[in-house]
Amino acid sequence: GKVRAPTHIISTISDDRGDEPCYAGVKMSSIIEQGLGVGDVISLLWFKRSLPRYCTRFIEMCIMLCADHGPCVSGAHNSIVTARAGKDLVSSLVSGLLTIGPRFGGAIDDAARYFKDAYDRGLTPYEFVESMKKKGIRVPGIGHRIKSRDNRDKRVEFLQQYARENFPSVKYMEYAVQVETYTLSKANNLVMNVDGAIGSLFLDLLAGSGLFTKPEIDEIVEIGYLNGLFVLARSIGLIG
Ligand code: Q5B
Repeated sequence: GKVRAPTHIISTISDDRGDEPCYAGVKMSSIIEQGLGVGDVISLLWFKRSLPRYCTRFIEMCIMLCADHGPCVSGAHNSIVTARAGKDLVSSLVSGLLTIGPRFGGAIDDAARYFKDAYDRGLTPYEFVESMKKKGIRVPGIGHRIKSRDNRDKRVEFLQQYARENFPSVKYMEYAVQVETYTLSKANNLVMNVDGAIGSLFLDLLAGSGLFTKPEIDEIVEIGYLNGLFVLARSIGLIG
């Protein structure tokens, strides 16, 4: 029969040269037989390793909790307008996805970068927030249009509670909570948002699991993987 043209690209995450595709060396049949889930598949394809169940469950919770947030947010608005203009599914989806950025859903990587840098350098929340203000940068992961001190984001609470009960350490998240306490002293809506919760907790997942070296953690935070969680999650709602 036909054979594939030789590839110009070597993939280090998946391989279909055998009788079935492998994700990071793990056969698809083994993934199914072990009853693994989408969190495990993300671990293999994004991080090239199997992660323990408490980590893959956390990834799955992020996907579930960010799947949608109503029609008023930028992404849903664009997707709905595009679909009503008669465009196809892919066009409607990407028109929504393209709004994901620093002010909407795409602040996870920056939240992880800034919280990590500030915590690792030993900055107090006051020093961190005021240094950001001097630079004219909004603290990523802080602030929400409708959530506030008196109307907390349930998604943030679920993720924090899960991590407190299951992660070996939540030092980055606790630092982000201290930052939130300080920002809330400035304005009622400067709460930790879902991007800030995922960004800080992913730092705890990476540092606490013992499965990533320090250079690997620095690389993951530097090159920017984590917004992918929001992109993947929100695609579910945008397609719906
Ligand atoms: N101020 C989120 O802004 C928002 C400040 C701040 C210091 C801050 C804003 C922001 C950082 C980026 C971020 C992810 C744009 C958000 C998400 C997913 C979502 C969305 C959904 C979903 C809201 C009024 C005054 C100004 C600002 C100051 C605001 N934020 N200062 N650090 N972080 N955050 N993005 O309410 O003196 O008047 O000039 O950029 O984390 O996207 O559900 O909607 O699931 O879909 O429009 O949850 O916080 O307020 O921009 O008018 O600012 O507060 O400097 O001060 P707002 P603005 P001043 S989660």
